[in-house]
Amino acid sequence: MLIPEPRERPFGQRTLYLLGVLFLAFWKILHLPISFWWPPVRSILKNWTWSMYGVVIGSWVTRAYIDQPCVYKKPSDFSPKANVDSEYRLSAEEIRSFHENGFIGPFDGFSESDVKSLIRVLTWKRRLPSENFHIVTDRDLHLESPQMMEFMRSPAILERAAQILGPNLLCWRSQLFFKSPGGREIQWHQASTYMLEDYLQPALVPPDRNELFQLTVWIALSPAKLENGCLQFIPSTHERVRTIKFGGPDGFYKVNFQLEFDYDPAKVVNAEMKAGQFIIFSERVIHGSGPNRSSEMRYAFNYRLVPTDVRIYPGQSHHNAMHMGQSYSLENWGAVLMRGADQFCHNRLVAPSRTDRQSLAGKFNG
Ligand SMILES: O=C(O)CCC(=O)C(=O)O
Ligand SMILES: [Fe+2]
Repeated sequence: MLIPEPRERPFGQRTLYLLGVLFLAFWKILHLPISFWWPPVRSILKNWTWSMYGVVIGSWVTRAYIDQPCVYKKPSDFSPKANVDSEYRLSAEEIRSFHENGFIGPFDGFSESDVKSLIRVLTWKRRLPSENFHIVTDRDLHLESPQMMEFMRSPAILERAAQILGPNLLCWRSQLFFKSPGGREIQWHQASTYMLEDYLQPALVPPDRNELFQLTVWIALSPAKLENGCLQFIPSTHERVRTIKFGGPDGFYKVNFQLEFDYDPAKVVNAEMKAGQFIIFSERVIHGSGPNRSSEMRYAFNYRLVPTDVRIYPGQSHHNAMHMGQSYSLENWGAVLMRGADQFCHNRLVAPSRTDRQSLAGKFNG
């Protein structure tokens, strides 16, 4: 993936934004009430740290943090955080390499016939309005697809994730990544509390942002190769959240910006995978994927795990995925306990559907 040079916004426009941000910074300094503000402004007043204001103001609105800054606290010892069967045990060296690089894998997970059958189910599910959100979406179909859930509950995945993240795990989100022939790249990105998505409101609130508090599991349902846009990582870049430079071509859905880091093509790791393999990574490591230059769909999905002490969408009735232009009502949403027990009870838990309520017959012709 190449890095295009971002274009700056006009000076006058930036100056207006600058005045707005300065105004909000003073509002915050003076501890004035924030409840009547429009939600995105309220979010800035409530959730932006001083270094976030500092970068926007100091760069005259050419740069910003799009996630709450944090610095990765590497554990001092690499012993597993959960006891698991020997079949899935990670060595201290493997756990160290995860913390060093920000990702681990690929591992074998599923058979050819399993992935083919899941692709069939998900292909029609994603074309119908979701039972939970009542919109057509690639998000959180695990809540309504027992087959997808069965993949996600695989001990090959959870027992490994538990050794890195801890024994008690919640799934808070999943997403299909079906990349059609000609499908675009997903630009280099990283995330920590997922603040960018919802008008700068964090989706996750962990006890300590600097600790590892989230893992993404990415499962290839068809071969993922450089040619069809496999995942790509820049190892060891999870140590801190970077700033972005505004402008540039549309990259991550509808948001125009480029992540700021020293791009060295020699450091890129192409995570080529066979169908049925999976990889586990910290969303904080810089990653992305290239365009699909092949004639076949690249089928994959991911899901995201947190320990039970993380608060998910706290106090929110809706999640606005602004980069996707979609608003998700959280009325029927809940986290799913994937492993262990939830001693914290911070989040609403749901039992995912055990049957496919939407049947192929009658609902979808095509
Ligand atoms: O599937 C892709 O191309 C990108 C996936 C990704 O960014 C993620 O799983 O966090
Ligand atoms: Fe990602």
